[in-house]
Amino acid sequence: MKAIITILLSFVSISPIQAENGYELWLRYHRLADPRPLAQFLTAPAVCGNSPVIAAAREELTKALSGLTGHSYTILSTPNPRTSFIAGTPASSRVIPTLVSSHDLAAIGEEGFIITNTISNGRTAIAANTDIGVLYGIFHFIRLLQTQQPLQRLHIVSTPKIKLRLLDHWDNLDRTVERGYAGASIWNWHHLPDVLDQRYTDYARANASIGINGAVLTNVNADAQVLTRPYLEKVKALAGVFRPYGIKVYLTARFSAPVEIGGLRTADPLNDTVQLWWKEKAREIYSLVPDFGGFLVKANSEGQPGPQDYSRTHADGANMLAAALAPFRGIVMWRAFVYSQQSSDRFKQAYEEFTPLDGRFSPHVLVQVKNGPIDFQPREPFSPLFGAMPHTPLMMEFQLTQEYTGQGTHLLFEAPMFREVLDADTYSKGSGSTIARTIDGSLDQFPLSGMAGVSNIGSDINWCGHPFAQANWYALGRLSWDHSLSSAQIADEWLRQTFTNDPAFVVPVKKIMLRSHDLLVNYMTPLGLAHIMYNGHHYGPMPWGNSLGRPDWNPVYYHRADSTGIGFNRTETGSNALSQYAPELQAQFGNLDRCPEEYLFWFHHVPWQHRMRSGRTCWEELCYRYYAATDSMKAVVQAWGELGKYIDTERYHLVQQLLNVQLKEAIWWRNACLLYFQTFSRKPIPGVYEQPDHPLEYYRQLRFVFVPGQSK
Ligand code: GCW
Repeated sequence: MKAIITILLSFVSISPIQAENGYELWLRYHRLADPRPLAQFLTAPAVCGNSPVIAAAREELTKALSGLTGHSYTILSTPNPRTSFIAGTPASSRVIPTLVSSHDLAAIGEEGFIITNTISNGRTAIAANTDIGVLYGIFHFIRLLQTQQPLQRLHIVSTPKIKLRLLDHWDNLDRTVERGYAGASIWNWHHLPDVLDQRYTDYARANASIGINGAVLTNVNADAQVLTRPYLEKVKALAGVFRPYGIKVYLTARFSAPVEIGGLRTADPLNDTVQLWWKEKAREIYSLVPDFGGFLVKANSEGQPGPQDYSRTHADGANMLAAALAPFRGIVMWRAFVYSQQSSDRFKQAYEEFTPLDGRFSPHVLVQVKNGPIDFQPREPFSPLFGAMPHTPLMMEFQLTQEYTGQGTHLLFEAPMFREVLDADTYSKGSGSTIARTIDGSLDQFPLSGMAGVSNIGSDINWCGHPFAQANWYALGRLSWDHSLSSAQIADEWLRQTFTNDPAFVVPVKKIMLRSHDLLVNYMTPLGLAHIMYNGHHYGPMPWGNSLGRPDWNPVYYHRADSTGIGFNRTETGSNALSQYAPELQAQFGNLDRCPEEYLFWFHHVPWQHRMRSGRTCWEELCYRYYAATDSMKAVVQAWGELGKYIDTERYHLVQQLLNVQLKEAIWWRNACLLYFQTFSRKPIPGVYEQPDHPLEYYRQLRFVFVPGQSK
């Protein structure tokens, strides 16, 4: 009877019919099709040590091995003679130094790990210098098991390339999430500190599994309340849950907090009383959270208070906060997303404000720069600040949440978009000065380095709303640990861990993921268009938008379409934003014939009749891009249609429905944009294409009031 039940159970666990809600993320430990080859590597497994981190590692390994093999495992705390798997540090186990080379141990630093079985035949060791390194190693080993990698002759030496690997939550204290499309904030401030939702632990597990080591809990449009005692007690409770997983908490600091909650008259960073107030606040925070990470600050941007309110500079403000945190080894991440001073071109403003301050920030400050000069558009050239501040560590801010890229309903795998930026050459120190090398500190020898992703997590059961949005959280973690990973590798791992190892599913879906960025760019903003979405909520196309007070909030400011052509002239004869790049890039981007077509309208006002590389005119190319992308989107829907038998029905159907929404919205973007741009080009949409089913007026009168994630 027992045998029959076991057979039935194992059948159920691999049956594609079983519904799954996606809560497990990529930490999905379902029984492998054939776990037998694993057994020899997992005899009497031992994880040495007794810290809370090691306890977490042991618990994870137990869960993973039992789930993946279908047998129950007990993890030992010291090896026995039969042990074929051992994890630990030289301090926690005398065996470890005999199983790994001291050279490797010296190379991996504080967070790295070694996985090897080449030194002692038959025994697999996970070794690190710290317990957190052991935890990272164990998560990596679990990934190898989940994705069915060969375990013979393993020799992996892995150490993170970037120090601060963070999620920035734009979560408000009332549990709304700015630009959040996955439900309410996962931080239940009302229940904290007394109720510790299991989600907090699962969040920490997921982050640790991909190397994320910090979370900024609150929105950069900050509320000073979070710095008051009752909230700090709640923060302490979260920090306690995260600590065993190596995750530090950070908060956003509202610059006017000394006035708003401190009762002071000023928040002037050069005022002694203000400085003292922040010092005491820092002391209070560290008394509750001894490993508190530090502050993230948005200042003098979009209405946030900042040092310029007192005629001080960003450096004055950042250094004042850094001085308060430095005794406790906390850091300040000061955002460069500013465009308050009117300039001839919003593109140029962050550079204009920040480059004069290069070298004036304290060593405990990083300047956090969005990947592009404007604002997380589907495709932007990289921000010219990268490479232009050699005396200041710059960290990368990517946006996981899809504010401008389909919000909650479009399948977009962001790794290719991140890679495009990381691989871009700034030429700051000659050719090969990539952004990856700029932000990992290696180019300018900075001890501090960082990469952050604006979180896409909410309280939806599957965390991120769209099942495929989880892949962007995953990608951020993996790339911040190792920015040399290819998008294909990341997609492959994630798919296998999250869905199945079956190549009949993995191969076509990987293709869909890898093409998704180009596809989305082409049905929304091809050829370097940008910022042509609706005001406010940013959902859907509104290239005609021209009603807001500030010119640089209006789509027409960005595309500049007129009867002669389309695009923003940023060359010498225009705003000359191009001068902010290295001469090599100026020469390339500045030349209409050499400029990559992906960036064309970012830098040139292109005549409608201009011959593109394809031989088509600019107008024909615009039509072609929109139509080719919507056609490809149809092909994606069709391809997904074939895949139902490989995965569970619940996630399959959700994705299927979302893909249909995406297709509908892609066609909406195409029709609205082409009909509008046609009013300038005065050319027909070529007859080979299916013509828009509504006139422009129809698209112009569409209104959406209750779109999720709107800023207050
Ligand atoms: O992209 C814009 C968003 C704002 C956001 C701002 C920022 C948090 O529309 O909602 O505010 O960027 O990054 O500060």
